[in-house]
Amino acid sequence: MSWDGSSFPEFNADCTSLLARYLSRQMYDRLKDKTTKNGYKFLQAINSGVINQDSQIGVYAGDAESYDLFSPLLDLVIEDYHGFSKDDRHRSDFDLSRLSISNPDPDGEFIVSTRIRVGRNVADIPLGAAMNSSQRCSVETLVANSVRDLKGELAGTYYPLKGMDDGVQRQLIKDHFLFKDGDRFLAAAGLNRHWPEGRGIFHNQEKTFLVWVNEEDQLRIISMQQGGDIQAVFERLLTGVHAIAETVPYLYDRRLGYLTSCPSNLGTAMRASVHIRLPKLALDLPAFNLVAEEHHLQIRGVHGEHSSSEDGVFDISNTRRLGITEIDCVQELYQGVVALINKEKQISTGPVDKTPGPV
Ligand code: ADP
Ligand code: DAR
Repeated sequence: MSWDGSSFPEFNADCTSLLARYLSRQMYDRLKDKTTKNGYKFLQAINSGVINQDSQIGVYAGDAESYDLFSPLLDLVIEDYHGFSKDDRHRSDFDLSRLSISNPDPDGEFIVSTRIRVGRNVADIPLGAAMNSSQRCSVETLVANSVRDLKGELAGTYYPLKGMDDGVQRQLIKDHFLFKDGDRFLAAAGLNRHWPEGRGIFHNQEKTFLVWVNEEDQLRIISMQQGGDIQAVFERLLTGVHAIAETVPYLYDRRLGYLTSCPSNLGTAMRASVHIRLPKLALDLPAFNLVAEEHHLQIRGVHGEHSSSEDGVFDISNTRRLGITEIDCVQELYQGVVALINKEKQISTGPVDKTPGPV
């Protein structure tokens, strides 16, 4: 679909994005000529959701000011997605002493791997959709210099995407370490401009600690490993996040927490996930979705968003990121995974809904 921004966008009847749900004609007329001090236009903010009618959210911020100037729309999107009202205030908590979890699958019967990531952006410059090429390369240099100083288990190497061997890039993506390129949602949001310039990946020797540079956010800081030791993954992540913070100032808002390109990632900007094998629940869609909803879990495919499950393996993660703390996010994933494993064990081999799995 194409749209020149000159008129109120039409949404398909089956479009379920939060943009389509909340962008009234009156709101469009009120916001359509708004532009932030960085030159980021409201029409740019909604372009991805208009062009991609299968969007879940459909709107992106281009800078901190976007969350204020476009708040008539963004506050409704944020409240719907996170259950976070404009009078709420986000609170961060990295205190591991408040975490009470153990490996929910010590025998490795269900959980293939665990990954916890946070999005971060650099203070005092625009976000990816509004920054210029020079700012993007400055972010790359800042982060590359920061991760070069990482020590011990986190020590590793930064690899710019520009000039990366195609085979190496494809293998890193296949092995779930590197972001895909050519994402149409990001492209329509202006986040893929000048690709691959300024983009890259840092990883340690074991590929258990990684940093994506200038994909959807300026940093995606990632800890991951095989199996279900969620606590170990979280502890490694916190070590890396705090180490990088010593030289990279993170963009943080007193109300919304860590600011991100997509409003779905605000607050903690954390997605804690397991790749988990649930062959019986894969064939019992109602039971699967019921447990996921009860525990605020999102079900994705094994290659990230908009991908499918494979061999009964799903990407299960916390849905809520804003208005709960980092400790809450990890605790919520842990409790949800315990419930899913218990349900998988309980399901009889009797007649079940043969509808294919949820993704
Ligand atoms: P994000 O987590 O940044 O929102 P995606 O959902 O697109 O990004 O996932 C990015 C990559 O991370 C994908 O290749 C996905 O398969 C991989 N991934 C996510 N969770 C896990 C996990 N628990 N174990 C292994 N790989 C994972
Ligand atoms: N694909 C966009 C964003 C959804 C949330 N995921 C992010 N931000 N990676 C959509 O609106 O569907």
